[in-house]
Amino acid sequence: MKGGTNKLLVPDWKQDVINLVIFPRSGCIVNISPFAVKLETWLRFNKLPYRAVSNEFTKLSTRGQLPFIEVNGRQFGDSNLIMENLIATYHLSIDRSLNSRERAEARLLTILIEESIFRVIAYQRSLDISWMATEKGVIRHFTGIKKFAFQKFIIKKLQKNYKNTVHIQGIGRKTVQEVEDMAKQDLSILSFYLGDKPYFFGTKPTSVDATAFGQLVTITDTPLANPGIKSFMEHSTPNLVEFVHRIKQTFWPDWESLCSTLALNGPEL
Ligand SMILES: N[C@@H](CCC(=O)N[C@@H](CS)C(=O)NCC(=O)O)C(=O)O
Repeated sequence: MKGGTNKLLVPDWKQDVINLVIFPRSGCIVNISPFAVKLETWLRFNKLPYRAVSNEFTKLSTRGQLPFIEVNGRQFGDSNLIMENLIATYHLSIDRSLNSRERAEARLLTILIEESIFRVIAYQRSLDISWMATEKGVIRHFTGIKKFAFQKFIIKKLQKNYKNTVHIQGIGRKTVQEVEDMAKQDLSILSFYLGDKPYFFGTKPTSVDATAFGQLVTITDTPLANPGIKSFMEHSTPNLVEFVHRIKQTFWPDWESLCSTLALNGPEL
């Protein structure tokens, strides 16, 4: 792999095993970060050997974000750059069948999903993030004083971070109704584009499917401050809900067990 830095969380790495650094599992979704869900799904699409590693809620990449990977002694951050890098390094066939027009569309869809739909999710979290401090979230990782601190202080700090981020980005200055309308528009476009195809570009998953899954499963499976977005998705864009089920069934047979046990990896690893 090209680039990367030497600062490692897993110093005893094994050749060609991808250490995927993510937040600890949560009770209602395999990761509270939609980008972590995306990247782990993408690794599964490509059957790449990986090991999920907890960031223990503290460690971030040298870019200051999650997810990141460590492979063969180097760290790489940013899900889209990681995917590009892995495609080039391992000569992966994913996305190879896309023609120039589809590649352009994949880029447009990625921007819609990550620059608009993700902002809608961040906005919801800026209004109410209390679920993260419950069984649906990550509270089972804490006991005693740490549990108290998480429920009382850290969750407030997390919400404040979201508030600051969405304010600076701009969506935080919109009303709840304006953001709901924006979400409905975006979901309708995605739904229209997916149509009755199993995946965005046909019968085989491509990178954009992992990108869409990461954000859409966050809408279907985690509590949102405005429940109107979830019910719009259920009633008006059912093909997106089916898409989420399809990816879970095909690539995440262990979804329920990871969420109930909070294990990072299945027993085979
Ligand atoms: N462009 C990045 C976005 C990742 C991202 O926004 N990660 C969030 C978690 S969902 C994060 O690390 N936030 C920590 C922070 O900004 O301090 C990617 O695709 O990996």
